[in-house]
Amino acid sequence: MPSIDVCFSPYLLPLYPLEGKIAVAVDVLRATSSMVTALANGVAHIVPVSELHECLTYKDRNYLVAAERDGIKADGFDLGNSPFHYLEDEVKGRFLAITTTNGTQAINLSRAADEVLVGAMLNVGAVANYLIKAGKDVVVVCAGWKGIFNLEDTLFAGALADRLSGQFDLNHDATLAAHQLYTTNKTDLLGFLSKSSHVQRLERLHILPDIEFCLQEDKYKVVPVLQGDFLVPVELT
Ligand code: 3SL
Repeated sequence: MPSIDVCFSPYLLPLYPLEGKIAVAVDVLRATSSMVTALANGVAHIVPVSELHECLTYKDRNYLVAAERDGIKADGFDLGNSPFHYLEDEVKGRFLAITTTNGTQAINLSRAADEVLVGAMLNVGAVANYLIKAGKDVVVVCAGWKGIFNLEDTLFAGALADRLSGQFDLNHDATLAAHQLYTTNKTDLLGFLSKSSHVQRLERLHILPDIEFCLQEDKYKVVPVLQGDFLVPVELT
């Protein structure tokens, strides 16, 4: 039976060999939620970029360029990191290059895996179905905040473990902890997260609707899959 493990911070990745496995990169608030929303709403592909200056170079190639640092849209970019930006008609059919404080780093640091998927609460069921079909060991790579553990990405890992239960081995300590955290709090994720550091950070920026949006489970069926430099949308039938 394949297993699911959880890496609570990209800084811990040297302890998690990814070769032969599928990595699921997650940054529930808000990078991977925005990416899932973008691909579900017609963005053709996404280039996840680590640095601001590199991201800006995509503007000359007719890309929409998006950037967030410390929760705020960076100057000179078309879009920020709110999922609501990616519900607009103008994004349909466009290519998107995006850089964020933690989420795009987590994706790029996961490249040693056989495959890299992007997960969020919004597509947790679709990611689970993809993983069941693939049948390989999985590592959830939590973006955290500047290397530090966070609760929201851990809740995603727990929700994913819950969906894989019975078909995957959950017996890694990190997975057991994440699963327990999710099952205890799944009826009120927002309430549980209200004291968490990033929710407080985002509330100071007055973006509670973003948080509520990102905590919806199974809104979308799309799974962003990294192919070379591009995240492309895959939907299982
Ligand atoms: O760190 C990130 O990648 C972002 O998702 C952070 S924020 O939610 O846009 O503040």
